[in-house]
Amino acid sequence: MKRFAALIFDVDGTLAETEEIHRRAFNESFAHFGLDWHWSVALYAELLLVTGGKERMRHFAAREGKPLSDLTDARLAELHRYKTTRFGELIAAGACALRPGVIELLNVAGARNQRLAIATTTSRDNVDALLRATLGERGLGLFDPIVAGEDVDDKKPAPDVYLKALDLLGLPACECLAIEDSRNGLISASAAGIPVLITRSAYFRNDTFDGGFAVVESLTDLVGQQLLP
Ligand code: XBP
Ligand code: MG
Repeated sequence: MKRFAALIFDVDGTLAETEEIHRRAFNESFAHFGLDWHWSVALYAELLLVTGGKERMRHFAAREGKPLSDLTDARLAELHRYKTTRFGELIAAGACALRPGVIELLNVAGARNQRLAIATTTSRDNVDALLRATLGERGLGLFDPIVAGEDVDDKKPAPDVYLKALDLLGLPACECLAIEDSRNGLISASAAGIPVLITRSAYFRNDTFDGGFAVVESLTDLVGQQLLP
C-alpha cells in the first residue's frame, strides 16, 4: 500500500461502525416529528442501499406509500437537521469508536507522508463530530480534503465525491487508494478510476465485492495479508 500517494477514506462503516447510531438518530427524529416510522435493523439494511439520509427517508415514504403531504422538502430538511444534531450528540457522548486498525493505518500513512482524505455520502457535520470525538481536535486536520454528501450533486454510487477528492488532492486516480465498506462505495470509487480496498462492515458483511484492490474483514488484517508494505 505504500505506493499510494493518498488514502481516501469512506466514513460510515469504514472509519467507524456508525450506521447503528444513524439508525437510532433517525428513529428518535421520527418520533420527535410525530411520524409513526420505525426503522428496524433488518429494514435499515434494505434502506442503506439508498445513500443519503434525506434520499433514504423520501425513498422509504414512497415505498411504504406514506402520506408525503405534510412532509414537504422544507420539513424533510428540518427533520434531517434534527437527526444530524442528534447523531452528533450521540457521537460526542462516545457512542462509537474508530474500527480496529484505523488508527494504526493512519499512523503508518502519516509516517510515510501519505496524504489522507475523506469521500463520504454523510453530512459534513457528522464527519466533524466523529473525528472530534475519536481523534480530538487534531483529527479535523488529519484529512484534507474532506468531501461530504452536501458537496456534490450526486451521491454514491455516482463518482462525484471521489472525483472531487481527486481534484482537490491534485493527484491521478492511480496514485490513490479508496477504502470503503459498501458496494455503492466500490462502484463510486471505481467509476472515478480509483483502486478500492474493502473492509467488511456490519451492514454489508455478506455483500460480494468484485473488482476491488483487496477485501479484508478489518484493517487489522492488512499486516497479516502483507498488504501494509
Ligand atoms: C453512508 C450514508 C449516509 C449515512 C447517513 O455514507 O449513506 O447517508 O447512512 O448520513 P458513507 P446522512 O458510507 O459514504 O460514509 O443522514 O448524513 O446522509
Ligand atoms: Mg460506508
